Amino acid sequence: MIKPDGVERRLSGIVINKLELKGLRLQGIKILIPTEKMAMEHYAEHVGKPFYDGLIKHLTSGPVIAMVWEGSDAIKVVRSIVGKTNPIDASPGTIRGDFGLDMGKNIVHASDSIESAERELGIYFKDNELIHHIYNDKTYFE
Ligand code: IDP
Ligand code: MG
Repeated sequence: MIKPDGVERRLSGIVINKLELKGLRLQGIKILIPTEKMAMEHYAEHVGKPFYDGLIKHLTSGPVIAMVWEGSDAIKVVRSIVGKTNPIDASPGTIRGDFGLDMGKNIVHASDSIESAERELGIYFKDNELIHHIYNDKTYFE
């Protein structure tokens, strides 16, 4: 997901571009303003943490771009392109490493396991909003 800060800063294109050029396959995409209910479901694992209220407030503050990306080891690949949670620690060349300083406004969210990806995509997408296209790209990406 491109978070509200990423959309507001017009970084959506570059985020999509990096994931696309890596060879991942985009299977769903949507712009929306998350409701508080969606945000609380999304970040259920962080309930009670000191940054939780700010996190919910930020996610519901404006448009986000929710996406479903598929490909070999997609969770690991996306998280490595995104970089460490704190942009200060994120390596140059990663999205967070190149474009931010603020931990709460770190441009993107990326699922951390197949289980959380499945749970999270259910918050934002109905089954018929995802394509399951087999791209003719095996020569390059597998
Ligand atoms: P992740 O986004 O890299 O998976 P998580 O630990 O799942 O990181 O935290 C979710 C989001 O909560 C982070 O992306 C970041 O925006 C915010 N966050 C995490 N830890 C802190 C903190 O210590 N201070 C402020 N915000 C935080
Ligand atoms: Mg996380």
